[in-house]
Amino acid sequence: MPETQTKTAAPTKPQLFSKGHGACAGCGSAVAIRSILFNLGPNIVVSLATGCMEVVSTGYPDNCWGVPVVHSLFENAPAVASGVTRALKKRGSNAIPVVIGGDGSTYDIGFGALSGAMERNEDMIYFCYDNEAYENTGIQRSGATPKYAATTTSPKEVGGKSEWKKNVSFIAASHGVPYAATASIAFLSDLKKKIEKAKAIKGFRIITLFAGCQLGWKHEPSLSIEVARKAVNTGMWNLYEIENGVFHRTVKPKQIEPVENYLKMQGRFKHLKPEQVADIQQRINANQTELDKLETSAVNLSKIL
Ligand SMILES: Cc1ncc(C[n+]2csc(CCOP(=O)(O)OP(=O)(O)O)c2C)c(N)n1
Ligand code: SF4
Ligand SMILES: [Mg+2]
Repeated sequence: MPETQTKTAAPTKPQLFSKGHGACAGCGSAVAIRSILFNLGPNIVVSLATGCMEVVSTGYPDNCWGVPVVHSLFENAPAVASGVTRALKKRGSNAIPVVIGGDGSTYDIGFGALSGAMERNEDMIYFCYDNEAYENTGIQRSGATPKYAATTTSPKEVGGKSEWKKNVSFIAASHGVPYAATASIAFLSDLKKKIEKAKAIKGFRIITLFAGCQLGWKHEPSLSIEVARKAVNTGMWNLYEIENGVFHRTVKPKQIEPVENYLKMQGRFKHLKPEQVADIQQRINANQTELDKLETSAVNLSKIL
């Protein structure tokens, strides 16, 4: 009698951000939330700021979250998590308080509460899914929008945003937090390592996760991961961590590609003139030089007063 083969299914982790949400096809931000929860595991309590990811996943009676979630505001998500931290401690729970917010929440509207939580070194992990605009309300520019990118609030004479993007990881490091890192939905093993590291640290940890919005960035839904990968390969987005004030690159492309390769993939940059592309390239080149200097120096960013 031939030996029968029994197929054993590979053990699967329960999906903590499940199907059924209303995000657009190819939404990079939904990939971000799914990956964050997958790596954190179920023993967390989330304070979720308003934004696309909240709107698409919590419309009554549907709910995609397999973990406790407090729906917070832009202005108070880290403050709510500070309360959660104390409540969990009082109960003797070892669940991790987590904040999830978009770039509008993190870089701009909720920054006051975020800064306060960082100053107090609250024991929580903060995730910013950075899709570089207020996407949910119609693609308005935020402090995270890159210079020259078209949004619905771009001044006509410029055709895109007039200012450079803020760097929230360095702002966090200057608060003296023990861990600030960047990540990308195109580099999931890098994200996994960073989340594991963050879980093992006490105090305020912040991970800013580059996660696109095909609707606002104007590219094919199937290209979301490719666009995110190109951002790193052209130096538009850099992968690093700042641990106790010490900067370290976690992924560095061997050869930085021309930024044009990234810009031409997206409709939000299609109006750019050659001099604007050159301006971005120059900024990237200077930035790479400074990051390389930091990597090889003994500068401790959290000790700069
Ligand atoms: C104080 C306040 N201002 C404005 C709004 C309206 N609003 C809801 S979602 C949203 C966009 C959020 O942008 P972001 O945090 O980047 O998340 P995204 O929608 O891009 O995922 C805005 C402006 C609000 N809810 N509260
Ligand atoms: S608008 Fe953008 S961020 Fe919102 S669900 Fe669609 S692709 Fe995702
Ligand atoms: Mg956003």
